Amino acid sequence: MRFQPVSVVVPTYNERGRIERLVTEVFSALSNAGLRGEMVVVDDNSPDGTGALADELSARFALKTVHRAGKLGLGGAVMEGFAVSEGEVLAVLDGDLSHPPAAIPDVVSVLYGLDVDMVVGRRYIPGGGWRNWPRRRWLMSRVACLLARPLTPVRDAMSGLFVLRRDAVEGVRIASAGFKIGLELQMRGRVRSVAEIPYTFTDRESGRSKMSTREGLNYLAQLSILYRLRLTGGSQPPRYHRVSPGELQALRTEAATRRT
Ligand SMILES: Nc1nc2c(ncn2[C@@H]2O[C@H](COP(=O)(O)OP(=O)(O)O)[C@@H](O)[C@H]2O)c(=O)[nH]1
Ligand SMILES: [Mg+2]
Repeated sequence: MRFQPVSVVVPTYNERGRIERLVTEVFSALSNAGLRGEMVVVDDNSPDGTGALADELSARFALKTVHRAGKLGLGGAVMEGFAVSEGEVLAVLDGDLSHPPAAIPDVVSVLYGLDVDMVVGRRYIPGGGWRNWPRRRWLMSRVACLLARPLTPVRDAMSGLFVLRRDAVEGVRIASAGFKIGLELQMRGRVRSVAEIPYTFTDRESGRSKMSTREGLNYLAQLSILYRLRLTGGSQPPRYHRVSPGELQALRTEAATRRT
């Protein structure tokens, strides 16, 4: 089976210091793995000029930039990125280099190798991990994941690194503009099966996090909507597969032979 083109969607707000390295690393990860693809940066009129720099980078890379009027939220930015993207496979990652671009070929290999609808990067698993992450943030993330456990078999439901097939999200509308778009897409999209793979998250080395008390409250509001959705039968839990480091290695090898 031939791999379909991948669109890598990245929401940005004040990531000027990191965007060039990210774009370069994403394209080298795609080409090293023999994948065709494009990148879509969705910028919310960042005061530091991230959007203008992304426009400049379009001269060198297959990169589109969506400029929104102001800071309208991460989740909505991802949905707008999907709307202008052209790939059959949609990957999402943060713009601050927390998610290693080398993980993109991995999530794509698993999507095809296991024939699932969505693949999520998971930190809390053998073979995965986190670096330089303040303990308070780690704890917040763990509590937030626990609150989502009745909704999903996915353990790292807060993960901003995931990939899905375009047909899983075609026509889907989300209720929250906030941070946890992956969880909502999993529940509202045509996602019948999900796999989680290990990866290592590295907290941003520069720039500031946009996580805030307000985003925490947005998440609670989003949860109440998603609990209601599940309780009224509007969303079924997907089949779940946890990929071990050994299985990931086997799927990488299989994908590499399929591409040659
Ligand atoms: N377009 C857009 N991107 C955002 C917004 N809020 C956060 N981001 C981006 O979403 C990603 C994750 O945000 P970050 O501040 O790193 O959150 P943290 O990793 O939870 O601390 C980064 O690429 C941010 O630039 C927003 O309102 N709009
Ligand atoms: Mg971050």
